[in-house]
Amino acid sequence: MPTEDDRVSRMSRDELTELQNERLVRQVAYAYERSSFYQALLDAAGVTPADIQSLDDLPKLPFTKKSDIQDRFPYGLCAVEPKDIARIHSSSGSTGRPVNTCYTANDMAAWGQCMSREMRNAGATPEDVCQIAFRYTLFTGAFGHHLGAETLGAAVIPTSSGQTDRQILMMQSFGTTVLHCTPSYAVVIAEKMEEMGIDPKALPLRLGLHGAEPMTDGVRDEIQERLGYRIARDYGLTELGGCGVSCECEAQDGYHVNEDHFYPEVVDPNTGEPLPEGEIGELVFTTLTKEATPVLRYRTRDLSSLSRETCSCGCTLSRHGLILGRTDDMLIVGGVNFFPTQVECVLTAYQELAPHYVIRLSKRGSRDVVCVECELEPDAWAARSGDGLAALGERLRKDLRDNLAFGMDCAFLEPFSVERSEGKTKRVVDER
Ligand code: DLL
Repeated sequence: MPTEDDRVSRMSRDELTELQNERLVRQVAYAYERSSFYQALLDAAGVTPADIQSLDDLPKLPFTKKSDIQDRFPYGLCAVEPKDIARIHSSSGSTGRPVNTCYTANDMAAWGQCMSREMRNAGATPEDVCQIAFRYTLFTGAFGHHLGAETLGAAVIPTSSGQTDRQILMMQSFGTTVLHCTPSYAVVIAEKMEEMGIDPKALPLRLGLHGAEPMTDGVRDEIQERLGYRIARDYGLTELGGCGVSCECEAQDGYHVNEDHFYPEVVDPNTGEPLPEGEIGELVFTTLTKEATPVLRYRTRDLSSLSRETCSCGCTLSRHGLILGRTDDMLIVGGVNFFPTQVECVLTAYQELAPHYVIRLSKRGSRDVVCVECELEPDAWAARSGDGLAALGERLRKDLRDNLAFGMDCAFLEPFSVERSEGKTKRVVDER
């Protein structure tokens, strides 16, 4: 029998727009009435809730940004009394000041619905055994995936991250079929299995749900091959309530946005002007159903593009492409801008290289220099020779120059010398 999620996932654009219009009008009026932050924000912009009658009016609303939440710690943009809050999550944020998000009981139910819909679209079913290897902390990853799996009716093993041997023992003993963790931790698990002489392809594992940090197609393919399963990447951010904003389906052709709860726009990061479908810019989201912390036109700083074409899986919800980088993660070296993911795209074409690297930025005199330190695969390390490494370095430097339009150095490191992460990996070291 078709579920409510199937119905939403297959709505015509007109039907969906009608639903979104209705929810947007309600969300804006609600936020204005219940949150002193939104009242002041809209008043300062000379906008009243009555000015927002449909999605076409969205550009009239001012943007919101991370510092709006951080500056108002602990309750941020909250629109309910503390007694009505059912859950609080937080991320430390790159500046160290916490970014909080709150949920009412209804928000929790909506979160569970978004996450279980994502899991279904990704190919999970109530028969699955889901191992949640995100860390259970204030971070939304573990609790969101856990709630999604429970809502779906699957079995949940809340291992958290770390203690990788035990993690693998649980997988073997309970026949885990879906592994939930960051891409970085999936690589750690794959390496540990190889070290323990366990063949992942002999286990019932069939799906990896990985998110919270960038993963290029190259690294995705490598993890799929090593762990013998298909991957669906998911996306979200604490400010919007965490994971559950969007996720890939079995077609692996873009992340389906849970558009009945989060309305997506792409804007020019410099001017804030909305961009047409297909153009790359900054993702901006407006929550449509949030009770505790509604978020209007939130500037995510994440760069991607949007498509409203129906997916080959039949889902009509908008899709965004890969997250290409964050505007605040963009590196500027000698006047050239680039993102760490562009470097990763080049590295993944080399079989000799493991998916572990560090981009080190330093000064040579007054000049900025970049060195990509890449770990060699154990076989390539064992077979290395001075001439071989010199030739590999030459090839890699040329590829990096051709793809990034400026020269950077590279160095090869022995296997397992780059620090492993059980959560999100830090790829850039800036010593300038
Ligand atoms: O990372 C929420 C999450 C948990 C998403 C588990 C998916 C799975 P934050 O810690 O607030 O929340 O970090 C949000 O992480 O703005 C992106 O820059 C980045 N990010 C999240 N998912 C992806 C992804 C969670 N699939 C920030 N690809 C976001 C690339 C991602 N970057």
